[in-house]
Amino acid sequence: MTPLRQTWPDDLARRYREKGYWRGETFSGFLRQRAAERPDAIAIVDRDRSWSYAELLARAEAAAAGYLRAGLKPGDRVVVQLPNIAEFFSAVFGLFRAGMIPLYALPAHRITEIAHFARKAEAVGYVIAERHDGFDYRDQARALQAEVPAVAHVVVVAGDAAEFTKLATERGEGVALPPDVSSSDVAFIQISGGSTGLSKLIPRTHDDYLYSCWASNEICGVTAESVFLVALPAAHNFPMSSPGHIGALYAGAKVVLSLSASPDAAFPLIERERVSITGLVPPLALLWLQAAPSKQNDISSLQVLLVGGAKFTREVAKRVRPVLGCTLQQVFGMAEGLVNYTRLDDPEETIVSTQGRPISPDDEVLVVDDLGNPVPEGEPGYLLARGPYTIRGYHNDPAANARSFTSDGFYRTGDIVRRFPGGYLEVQGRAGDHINRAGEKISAEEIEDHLLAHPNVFDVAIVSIPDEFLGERSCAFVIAQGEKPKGSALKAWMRTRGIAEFKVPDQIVFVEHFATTAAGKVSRKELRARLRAEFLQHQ
Ligand code: OOB
Repeated sequence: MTPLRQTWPDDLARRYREKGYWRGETFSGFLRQRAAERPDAIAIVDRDRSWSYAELLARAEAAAAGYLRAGLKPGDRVVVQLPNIAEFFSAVFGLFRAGMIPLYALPAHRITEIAHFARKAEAVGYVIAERHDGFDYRDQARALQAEVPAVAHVVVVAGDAAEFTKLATERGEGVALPPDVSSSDVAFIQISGGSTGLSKLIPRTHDDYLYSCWASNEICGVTAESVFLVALPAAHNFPMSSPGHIGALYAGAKVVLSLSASPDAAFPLIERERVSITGLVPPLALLWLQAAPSKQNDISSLQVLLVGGAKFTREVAKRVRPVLGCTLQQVFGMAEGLVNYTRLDDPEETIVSTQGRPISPDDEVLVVDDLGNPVPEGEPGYLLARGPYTIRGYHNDPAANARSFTSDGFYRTGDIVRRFPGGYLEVQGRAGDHINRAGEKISAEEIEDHLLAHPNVFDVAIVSIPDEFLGERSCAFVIAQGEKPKGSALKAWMRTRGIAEFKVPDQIVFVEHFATTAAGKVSRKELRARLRAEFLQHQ
């Protein structure tokens, strides 16, 4: 198995420890501690169920024993694909307790993506719920085992397990749980929303991730009295760490789960549980702003609304305080690490017009030109980042690492930003070719590769088009060969490729040819830029 590591140079690691950023704690360690400190406090609320900290710990230990009984071993990597249900937490903290490494997939991912994650991570386990949103994940588990036979263990945490193992809810006899792992070990794997090709794997350590969570708690005002609503998919880095459910659990607060982020689902929960803080992507924030005036629910407990994942426009941002009655906190983060927040006491203009400044005094941020030279303050440039919770490399991907990191360890975020006094950043756009569709990142190259497999597609370019609601939508420019397919048929065919629905192109435009230059073919990047410009001109 390819070793799973994330390491910083010794001198920096020492500094991060000395400054108290890295506290030497692990995920299981902190849960055990909270359960000892406040056993009866409510940790998780899922519809009509609530689990105390003591119950969550007991369930995590039971799950850990169950995994070991089923034959999984410490160090094993396990793909976890769960909706926002309480068992997400017992399943995942169970893996931590057993020294196993979760890889977080989103409920929307389909077999092609899951098989890629499993192969790339050399996973031997897959944790699912029976079904969610009308989709049977057991069928997906069968397909996964056929494609990647190394995934020998499938654990079903809720519903009917069929031929698979059910998540253990009793500790049982005879299984000793292993000692805690080291805080500098990799705790879990997130997936990148990068621009090129398939998702890359992001190993995060206990030390670095917990730092980003507890420091976020301080910035966002999360304490043991807070009530955090998880409205976005729990497996995504934003609702997990900004300050997210992990931040909230670290603080000993209450985490409330919603299966959907729609106002119809979320507003009654805010009222019932007195939710004080939550996070949304911009299109959902817009929906909440539209719905709030006509809804009867009392959402006055909401103090902070975090909005991030994609650019939140200033005009909409300005409406948050008057309409929802809470403080907006813009958050500009990435699963690779660096997270920026506007601060709760920033002037309103800073809150509505910037995407915040970094969490840590030791976040090193550079804004550079094409040659890598720093640009003057206020000028747009490429954002590079290095620091106590920003990764130094993707797992098992030398080519991506050579592209995405400088020789001195800065991560090339791919974002184009302007930096203002005080370190505040304004996101201007992306250097890479990906589509940020309502916060979901889609790689143009990945989708082009799928479409090129269609017998009647000669060539294709995927381009992001501005969209009033989604921020960006995807448009496929297609040159057909043989019998020209209908756009709707191509979309239907894309759905058979085993990919998340959000990756199916929103729009398909057939063209006769792509522009070339006198020197021959233009680069893919240039071609996408041209098609986008032409499309927008004709709007
Ligand atoms: C979050 O994480 P990812 O990994 O899905 O996506 C990261 C990318 C960033 O590089 C940037 O291109 C974009 O998403 N992004 C924003 C943004 N927040 C993220 N672009 C403009 N404005 C923003 N506020 O999306 C993520 C992770 C942690 C916290 C928040 C978001």
